[in-house]
Amino acid sequence: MNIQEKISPQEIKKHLHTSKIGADIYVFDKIESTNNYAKKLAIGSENHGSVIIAETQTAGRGRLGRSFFSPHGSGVYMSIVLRPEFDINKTLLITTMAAVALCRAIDNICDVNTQIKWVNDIYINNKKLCGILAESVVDPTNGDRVVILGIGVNVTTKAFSDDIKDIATALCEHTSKQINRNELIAAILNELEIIYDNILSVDFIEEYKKRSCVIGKEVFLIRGDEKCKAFVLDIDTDGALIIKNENGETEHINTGEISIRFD
Ligand code: BT5
Repeated sequence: MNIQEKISPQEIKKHLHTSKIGADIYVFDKIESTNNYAKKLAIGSENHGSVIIAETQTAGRGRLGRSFFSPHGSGVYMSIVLRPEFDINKTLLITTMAAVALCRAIDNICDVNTQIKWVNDIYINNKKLCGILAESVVDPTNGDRVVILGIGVNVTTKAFSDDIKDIATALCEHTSKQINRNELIAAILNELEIIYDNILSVDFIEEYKKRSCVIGKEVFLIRGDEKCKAFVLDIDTDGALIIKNENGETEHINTGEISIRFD
């Protein structure tokens, strides 16, 4: 039985080596969605790097209106407020860099081998361990563009609902280490700051590609109601997927998602 320690800013800060990300940390026992709260917090302020964490979310969100299962005390559900100073068309890179930072932190702390399923999912042994939801908003009070980077990690989550029990997994299933969530959160924030500060160098794309579980695979590409077969060739320096479509043409895909059959 894994008894989880409570998440607290003081405990996180014991392991934190950042200068901006995590300078302010707000922890809630229960919240609707940390991304929603972070958006409200960001409006009218100048904060960059503020972190909002909850022990449980009552309406944790995934992409496209989907939900993210966030039971109490068993995961990491957090959002980071970022104020990018770079070009708007690079937002996809935020999801991409976050995926690499998450993998580095999780692998180091838990001694596991995580993989990335383009664009925003972290997998372990072919099951989903984490999801990333980066949302871009314009602050109406000052016109600043703010990105809310939401991260959900299953740590000791057990009772997954029927619809995800075959596709989801938790860290405790893959490591014998006792995971301290405060240490894990700090490790994620430490890795995020290192990559974010150099995001435009796109150094991390090579690692993203190495960790990709879709390059060289036949996948289904889903765009709106459309679903078609594609072969994944590579990932470009903007984080877009390079595919060969059914007509044999090469395309760079920066929205939509893919499904893959693991066998
Ligand atoms: C995601 O979306 O995976 C992004 C999840 C981001 C969650 C964080 S938690 C903190 C912050 N605040 C929020 O409100 N959200 C963020 P997507 O790729 O659309 O995947 C959603 C799908 O993943 C669902 O439709 C389920 O199939 C599956 N799923 C839901 N909960 C899961 C879980 N706990 N673990 C694994 N898979 C899950």
